[in-house]
Amino acid sequence: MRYFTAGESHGPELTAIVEGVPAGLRVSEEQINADLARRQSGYGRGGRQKIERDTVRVTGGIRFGRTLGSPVSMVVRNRDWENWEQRMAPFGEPPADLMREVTPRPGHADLLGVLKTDTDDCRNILERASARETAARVAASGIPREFLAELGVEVLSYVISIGDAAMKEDDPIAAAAFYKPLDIELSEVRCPDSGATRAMKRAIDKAIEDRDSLGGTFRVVVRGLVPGVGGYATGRDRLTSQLGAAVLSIPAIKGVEFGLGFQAAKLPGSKVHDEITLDPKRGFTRGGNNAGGLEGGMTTGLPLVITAAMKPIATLMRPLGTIDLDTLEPAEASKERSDVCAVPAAAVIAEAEVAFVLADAYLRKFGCDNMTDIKAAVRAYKQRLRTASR
Ligand code: EPS
Repeated sequence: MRYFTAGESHGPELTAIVEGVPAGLRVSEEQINADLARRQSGYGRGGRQKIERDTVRVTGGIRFGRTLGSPVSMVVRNRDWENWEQRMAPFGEPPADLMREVTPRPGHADLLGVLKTDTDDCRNILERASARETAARVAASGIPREFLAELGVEVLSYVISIGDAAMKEDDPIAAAAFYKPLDIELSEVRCPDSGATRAMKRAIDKAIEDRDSLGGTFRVVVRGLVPGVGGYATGRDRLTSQLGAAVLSIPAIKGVEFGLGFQAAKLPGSKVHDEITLDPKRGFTRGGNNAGGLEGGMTTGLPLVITAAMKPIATLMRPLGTIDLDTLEPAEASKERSDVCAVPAAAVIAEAEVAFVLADAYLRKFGCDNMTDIKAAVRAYKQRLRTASR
C-alpha cells in the first residue's frame, strides 16, 4: 500500500491517491475528517488554520463505505484558493501586479529549490514544499488506519517537548504503553500531562511575543501489533529503515529514535537488550521494551515507540538575513503569515506515515486481496505462534 499526493498550498485543492488497497475494508468519512481536524489543531498555529476547515471528498475506490480493491482517490479543498485564484492560476498570463518571492527563507526549501529548478520565483518552490501538503497525507492515511484498526492495531501520538518546555517521564517507554488517547486529545498541544501542557503553551506565547518560532519532540506509539511483521533479510525489508524514512519525510523532522534510541549508545548491552521470557498465556514475551517494539527490523509484538524531533518553523516574523535574488544584495527573508509551532500537527502526520508503513508490511505478510482472507491469515498466524511457544 502506498500513496501519492499532488497540489499546491494555495492551489484549488490537494489530491491523494492510495494504491494497494484490499477490498472490503470499511472506511469512515467522519473518521478521516476527525483526523484532518486533529492535524489542524494545536496551540501556536497561524492565521491560515482559521481559513481552512479541512474535509475529505472521496472520488474513487470506495462504494457504500467499503473499499472496492481499486485505488482510492480523494481531495481536500483549499478554502484559501479564492484569495489566490489569479496568482496561482494554472493557465493564462501572470497578473500585471504579481509580486514574485525573491527573498528565500533560511531553513525552508526556497533557495535550493530555486537554484535546482531554474526559476526566479520562490513561490514555485514554497507552494509545494509547504507543509500544507501533509493534509493530503493525513486524509490518505484514513485507509491504512482503518485497515490496522480492523486488525486490532492502534496508532497514537503525543508531544513530549516544545522548545525547552518538556514533559517529565521517569520511564518513557513503559509510560508509552499506557497513555490514554482522550488525555492527549484534550490537551491543546497533544501532551497527556496537564502541567507540561501549560509550560508548552507558555513557551509558545513567549515565541509569539519574540516573533520567533519553536520546534519540539513527539512520540508515535503503536499498540496491538503481532510479532514478526517486517523483515531482516535486506535493508529495505527492515521496518526500522522504512519507518525512519517515513517519519523523516515529514517537513522539518530532523531526527528519529526507536525505543531507547540514542540512550542505548551510552549503555552496555546487558542494560539495553530485552530478555526473552515465555508466558503460559501470551507465549514469547520480553523483560522490557528498550527496543521500542522492533528487533532485527521486525515487530516484537510489544508497543512500537518512535520519538522524533522537529526543528522550528522557518518563517519568522522577525526575519533572518538572506540575499535578494533580483539584486543579489543582502536582505531580510520573506515573512509570510505562518505558524509559530506545528509540533502537535507533525505528531498527527507522523501517525499517518507510520500507519502506511505498517499497513504495507501487514499486507506483505498476510496477503492483499480482501479483508476476509487477511483477517483469517492473521488469526492463523497468531494461532501458530501460540502453538510454537508450547
Ligand atoms: C506553511 C505556511 C503556512 C502554514 C502552512 C505551511 O501557510 P500560509 O502560507 O498559507 O499561511 O499554515 O500549513 C498549512 C496551510 C497547513 O494546513 O498545515 C509553510 O510554509 O510550510
